Amino acid sequence: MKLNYQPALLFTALTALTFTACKPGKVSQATDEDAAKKVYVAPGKYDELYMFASGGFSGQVASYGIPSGRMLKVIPVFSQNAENGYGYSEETKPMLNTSHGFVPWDDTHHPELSKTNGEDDGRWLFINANNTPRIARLNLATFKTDEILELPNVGGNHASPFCTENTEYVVGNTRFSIPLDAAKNVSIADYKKQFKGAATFIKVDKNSGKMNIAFQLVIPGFNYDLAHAGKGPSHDWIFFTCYNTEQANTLLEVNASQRDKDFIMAVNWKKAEELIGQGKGSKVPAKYAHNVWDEKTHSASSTMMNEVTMLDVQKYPGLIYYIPCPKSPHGVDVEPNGELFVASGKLAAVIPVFSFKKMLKAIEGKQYDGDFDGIPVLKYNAVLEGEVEKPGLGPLHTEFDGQGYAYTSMFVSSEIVKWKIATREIIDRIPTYYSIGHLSVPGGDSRKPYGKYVIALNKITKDRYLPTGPELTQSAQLIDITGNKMKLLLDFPTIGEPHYAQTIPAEKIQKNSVKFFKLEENNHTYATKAEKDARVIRKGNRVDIYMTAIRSHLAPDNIEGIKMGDEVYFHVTNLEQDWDVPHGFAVKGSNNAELLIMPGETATLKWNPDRSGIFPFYCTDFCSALHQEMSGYVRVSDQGSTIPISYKIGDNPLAKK
Ligand code: RUQ
Ligand code: CUA
Repeated sequence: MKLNYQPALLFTALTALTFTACKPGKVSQATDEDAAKKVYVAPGKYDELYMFASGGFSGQVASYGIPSGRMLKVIPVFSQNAENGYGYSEETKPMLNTSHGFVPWDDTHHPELSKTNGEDDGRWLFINANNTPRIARLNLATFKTDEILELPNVGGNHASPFCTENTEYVVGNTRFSIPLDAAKNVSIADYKKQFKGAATFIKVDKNSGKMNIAFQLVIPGFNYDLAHAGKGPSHDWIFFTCYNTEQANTLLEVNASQRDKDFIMAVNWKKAEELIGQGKGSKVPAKYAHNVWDEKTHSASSTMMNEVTMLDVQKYPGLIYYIPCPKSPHGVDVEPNGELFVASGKLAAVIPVFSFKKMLKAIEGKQYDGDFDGIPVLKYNAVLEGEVEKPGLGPLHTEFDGQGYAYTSMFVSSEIVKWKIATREIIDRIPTYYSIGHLSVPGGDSRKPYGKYVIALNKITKDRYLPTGPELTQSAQLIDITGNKMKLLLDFPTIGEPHYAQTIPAEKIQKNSVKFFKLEENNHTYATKAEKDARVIRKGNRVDIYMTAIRSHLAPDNIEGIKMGDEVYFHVTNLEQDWDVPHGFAVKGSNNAELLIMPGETATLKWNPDRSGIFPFYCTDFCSALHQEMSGYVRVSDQGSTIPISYKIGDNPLAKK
């Protein structure tokens, strides 16, 4: 095959050009007093919005107050989190179980708020794990990860997760096509024949939010990059971007940039649902983990699933269509009315705007430009509404403000471009520092954008902050979009790479926020609901310590009779019934460092003492004036010791059960 290095060269040249164009140095775009007022949230006052940003390679989600940019909380999802014991405590470990075993660190990209009638409803936030493909559902009442579902047959779950208009489904699609599980062990050179995509449709229960894989569509082996579901008139459809329609399996940088156009894949999910309903899918063996958190037992369980329903799209005409799209498209975004959709080609010189109406017409009139593996390719011009010309370099993502304007991020020229949807004329552009990836307008991918701001989620910060060695902070920038001209208000650091963020008015979340867990509803197997029931039970070499925590003591606080070779479980119940009174727990030498236990909750730390002696334990969260007194001792004796189990606190006799 003849290698054509041009696209790569062009891209490198453009990148180089950018860094000369916006060279680090003092930037004239200084924020003024007016900007300061707009982001100032006085002490004790609340922010107007919550922003949920992906932590990228941190595997977590972080929430920030907007407009202040103050970080409120890191919500652990796909990585262990030392701040609160997620992935360390016995209760949370199953959340990180996969068909590959325990995976304690992954890469997240795209937070997606659940939708009702196309609007962000503030109930759940979905986010993808790229590397070991999974989708998580976070509960926005508790700011906890409630569920994680692994996706079989998928490599690099990047086109994920995206909700349909009423969260009927959340979808995830494969970035790195692979042979389906059934075919698995084939030569990489057989890519074109054996590698496939699997677009996964996950049914979301209306009330509980519980996820289950409804079906997977077997689709040609491309790289599926991103997606967005239709809304209003386009409700039944979902759009995916595809790159590497060349189906290269090596040196993609060059080989996947050969064709002038790749595709948008339009999927009629309603039709797919019907076909599945008619029993057209086939059940295929597949191994994947389904992990669910239960807030009554304060524990997670992991179930290994073993089959999935697949539907081969080539057998069902009318299910999917390809729309040619300028070179290597990244984001595909649907405007609030659901009529137009915009694709951003990383290497394209224009931003194409497609019309849903025209798409239906082109399908009806069979205006095809041939087919790909039997799937009709619609004529570009038949679906095109128009192109945004000379938008900038390296368009990635577009969001909308609900006032008729679109905002597109330009990675290479490092800017946000504002354009008018109706005429596609460019209204304004503002530099970002530097190399913006995604951008987020509050509600910007919903039917009713809240508008007011656009937040730039940047890839590089260079000189924007005090240096911190070779690794610099990641960063977002808040931009005011209320006027005709965009105005930079604030830079603020983020945790990890903020790939994408979604931003929602605070009132939609604030009112549902849980303050503490009711002790009487705690159904944890090892819950201890009153101090008098605290106890230590030996069964063989397993020792269960039923411990309670309340300001300012742990009960029991003197424990003896533990022996080398024992497996010790500290089940600590926080008896507090008040907002913001967590207790912590740590015991010397435990490699599972510590726990953080919310009021009303029970959490378990497993400990294998590695030597005999006296081990102090204590509360790690400064909870009261006598927090430093909240401690105790456990005595570990040699293996053959005959010292019986005993435990106490002060002179209080504790339960003997
Ligand atoms: S992708 S820019 Cu997952 Cu756009 Cu990050
Ligand atoms: Cu409990 Cu400090």
